[in-house]
Amino acid sequence: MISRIDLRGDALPEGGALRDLLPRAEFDVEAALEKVRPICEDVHHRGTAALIEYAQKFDGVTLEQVRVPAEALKTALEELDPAVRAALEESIRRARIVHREQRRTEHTTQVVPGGTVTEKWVPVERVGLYAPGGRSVYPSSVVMNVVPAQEAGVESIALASPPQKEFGGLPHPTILAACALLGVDEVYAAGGAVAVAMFAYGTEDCLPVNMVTGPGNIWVAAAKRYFTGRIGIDTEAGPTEIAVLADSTADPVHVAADLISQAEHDPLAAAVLVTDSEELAAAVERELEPQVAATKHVEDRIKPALAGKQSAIVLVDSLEDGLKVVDAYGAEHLEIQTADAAAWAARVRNAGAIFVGPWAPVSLGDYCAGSNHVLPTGGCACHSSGLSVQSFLRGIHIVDYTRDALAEVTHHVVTLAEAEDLPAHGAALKARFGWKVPGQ
Ligand code: HSO
Ligand code: ZN
Repeated sequence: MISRIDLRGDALPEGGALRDLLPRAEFDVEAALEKVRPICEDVHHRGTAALIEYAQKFDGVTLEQVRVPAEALKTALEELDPAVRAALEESIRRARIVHREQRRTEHTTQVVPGGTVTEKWVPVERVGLYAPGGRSVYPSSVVMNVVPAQEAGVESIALASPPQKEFGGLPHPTILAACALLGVDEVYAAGGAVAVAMFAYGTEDCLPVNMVTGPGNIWVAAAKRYFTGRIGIDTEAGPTEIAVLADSTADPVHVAADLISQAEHDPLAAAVLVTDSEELAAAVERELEPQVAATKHVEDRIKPALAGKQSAIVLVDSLEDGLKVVDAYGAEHLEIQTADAAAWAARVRNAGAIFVGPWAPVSLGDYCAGSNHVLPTGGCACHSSGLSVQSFLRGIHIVDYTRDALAEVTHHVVTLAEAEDLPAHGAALKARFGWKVPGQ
């Protein structure tokens, strides 16, 4: 069901060469971009009329309006299963307490007497959040996008999710209920690249946004790439990944269950076990069979995900080598199921989020740990972080110098400007001192 990659014996290759040996899903955003471009431009030119046409074409619904009426949000919350409501409320509460502590405070550095640089943090003014529909109706992702934006102080938050035929063209009711619980009242029935284009360009109904965040399929990722530069994005989310670094002390029942848990998302989802224990590898392989057979989405997602080239059990000589492997892989989610798990976790450089020891499975983080579940995929964890309050803030430097403070440094500025053959740069300072450079 899951293949093996045996890296035992020889010394591990370094960096990129090691990364090339590791499994990864094919996710060709560039190819999708070709298809997405005309759709985005159509939304640009025809606005709401294009949105309504695409809802018919892609979602099979006849929309009268794209904006979800306030009444529908209210009804969705009233009709939400009380147990789901309680669970969402707990998820929101925990996410809030973690994200609230990510707020940044303004800081002033005195560089020289009379010369200061203050860094102030300003939230993005308006953001568009995307919540997928179809196979992945995740109210939890609404929580994970909205909470950091709100805690950052974003004033205007809009959310889009695909119209659902079953629900009369509205987004899924649990998505609407989550919006109502979070106090988001600007919601649109729009899916995929169409929704991203609506946010980026704006339409008659929806003002353009400064930034789009949220998970989605390849079309959403392609649309984000198309608009990068015009608007801000979080990351181009690829298929979900779990890597588990485990030794012989790990419980194979837990390891198998955790690998399956993320394979459940998508036939392209990746589940990777990295271990120095042949016994554990064999036990997990044995354990996968009955557990997979007992799960709901066996044939359409879990089996193809585990059997796909993106998933594997990677055997290494030692946990030291295992650490190199998980760093080269840079998983979206990394579980450490070893003796002394916290010490190994502290040494990991590249992962979207790290789950330490037997009592912190990825599913906890997906819903109720307080951490964010919008995380970098496809190896992007080596340069990017998951969604946080910081994602919605911009740090702006405020430079404030007195005459004396400027005078003191003018000769250095003039020298550097001349070294770069930019004399007008230096002249801007010289002009302030009667063209005589102080200190020269
Ligand atoms: N594991 C997914 C998030 C999610 N899980 C939503 C359940 N619902 C990507 O981090
Ligand atoms: Zn998940």
